[in-house]
Amino acid sequence: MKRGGRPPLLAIAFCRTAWKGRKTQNKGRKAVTKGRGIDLEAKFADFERDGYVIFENVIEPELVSEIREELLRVERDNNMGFRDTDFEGKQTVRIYNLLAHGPTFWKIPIHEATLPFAEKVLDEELQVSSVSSITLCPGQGAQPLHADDQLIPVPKPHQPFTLNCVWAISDFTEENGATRLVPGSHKASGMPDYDMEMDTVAGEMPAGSVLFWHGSLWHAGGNNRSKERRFCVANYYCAGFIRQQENQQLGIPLEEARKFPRRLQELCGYSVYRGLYGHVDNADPIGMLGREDGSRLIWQRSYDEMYEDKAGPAE
Ligand SMILES: O=C(O)CCC(=O)C(=O)O
Repeated sequence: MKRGGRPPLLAIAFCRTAWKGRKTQNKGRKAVTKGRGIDLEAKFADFERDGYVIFENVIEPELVSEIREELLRVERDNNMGFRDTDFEGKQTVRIYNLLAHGPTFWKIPIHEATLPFAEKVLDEELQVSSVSSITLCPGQGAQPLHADDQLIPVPKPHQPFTLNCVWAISDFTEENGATRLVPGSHKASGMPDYDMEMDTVAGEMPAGSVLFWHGSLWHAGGNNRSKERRFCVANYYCAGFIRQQENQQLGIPLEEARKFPRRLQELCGYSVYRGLYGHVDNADPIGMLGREDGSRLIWQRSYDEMYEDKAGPAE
């Protein structure tokens, strides 16, 4: 793994200040320290420093095989081919809106090995921004460097309000196009140009591992020089106060969303952020999926309860 080619960094102190401010706002929140024996504090420290972190071998091998089979089934049933833009990859199969393609995919955003870390980074009222597969086929060239939140017009660096969690459904190797990462670039003040040449680190990991990165981290899909496909699912989360990349309330048929586990329904936007954002006619939209115990809206909370995210059902 090579490091170097540092991006233009702005004062890191600024970043720290913004981050501290967010923690103060979240006062009263339970600190999540462990998920499945994973030391979340240590992982979080790596994530803050580098802008990415790998959790190795945390997904059950049976689930990895099941996801792979399902990706192949959806691709076959829908006669899917390669994408037709350079950014998406002309030797790449991408399946968007995966949650609408069957219950196997419902397990991904709420998996106990990954969700606690996402909650720690974004807070417990986070959302699923998108769930899609990215299958790099042999011959796929390197993707342009980019940051996932580069279209959001907020000065950088800033606290993470988007977080990608890529599930390796096959081994990720330098040869098969493992995601290329620019360590520390989440603290940069600018964005990469698409034709920029930079030293990168390959996010190598065995199948069944996950790679998290901060939405501001500069990264790109690699060049698949192998003879095999590189399978992954990109489970992208965002904070509860910004727009999801995929419009899940319209993209997932309501009758399907009704069958989701409750936590997945909340993550897909059938919830309110801080008891305000996302309400429908002064009520928690979880009620539209037949749930009766939605959270109290901000107007029903006392001042002290204002920052309590799940203030419980109305009395
Ligand atoms: O395929 C990868 O490794 C990363 C893809 C990516 O960053 C994207 O499509 O936005």
